[in-house]
Amino acid sequence: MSTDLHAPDLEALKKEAAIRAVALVGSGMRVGLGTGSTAKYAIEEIGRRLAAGELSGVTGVATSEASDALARQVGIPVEALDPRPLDIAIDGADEIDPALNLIKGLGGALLREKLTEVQARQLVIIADHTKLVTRIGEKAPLPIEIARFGFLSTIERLRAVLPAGRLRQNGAHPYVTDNGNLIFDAQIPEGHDIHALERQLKGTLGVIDTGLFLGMAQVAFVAAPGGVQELR
Ligand code: ABF
Repeated sequence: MSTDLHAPDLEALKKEAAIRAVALVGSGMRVGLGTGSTAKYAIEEIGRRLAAGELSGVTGVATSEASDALARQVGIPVEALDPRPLDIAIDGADEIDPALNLIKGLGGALLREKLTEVQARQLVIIADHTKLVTRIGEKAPLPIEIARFGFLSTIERLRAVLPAGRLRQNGAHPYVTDNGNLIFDAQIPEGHDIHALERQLKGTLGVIDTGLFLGMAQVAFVAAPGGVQELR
């Protein structure tokens, strides 16, 4: 197997984007901690800045069990989500369109992410350039979290809206979220109004939430080999 020495190192790009976002975190802030391989770099960077004495009094609200564990490991005190607003939330995404609408949830944490990030004064998205799309649904499937009970009936209702899709698997078994639910990953065909689609999916019996994060993000730091772009 040959290695392309010029291939951009996606991990380095993700880390660069994360470091740019964490520069917005100040002492005393309550921070929503995202999930996934890019958000992981942000959690580590917050931990590093706390340990270096660059920050103090920061608390985190984690969007998954994995991020909760990582945050504690790097020395970020973690609190449960309560009705107080968060100063900032920093998270990755699976797709980002020019209006900063997002698909999230390929990491399986969409419900806790949406519950947390809707309370953030500022949602900051971090990603490498491969996540940019001109149309939501262009590359990634849309994860839809559904109740376990009666899931086959829910999937039938969902297929009437989005015919192409499949129940996410974890080996031989259905993938189960931190909330004990299942995920249906559906393709969004061209021509869908994503706002109408979100309303329709949220109105479908058995659907708990979707990975459409519309109008929620204020800024995205998107890293490409030429540098980090700040999109607003
Ligand atoms: C989370 O992590 C999810 O909403 C999204 O599915 C995923 C992106 O992961 P990665 O940064 O690993 O591509 O933010």
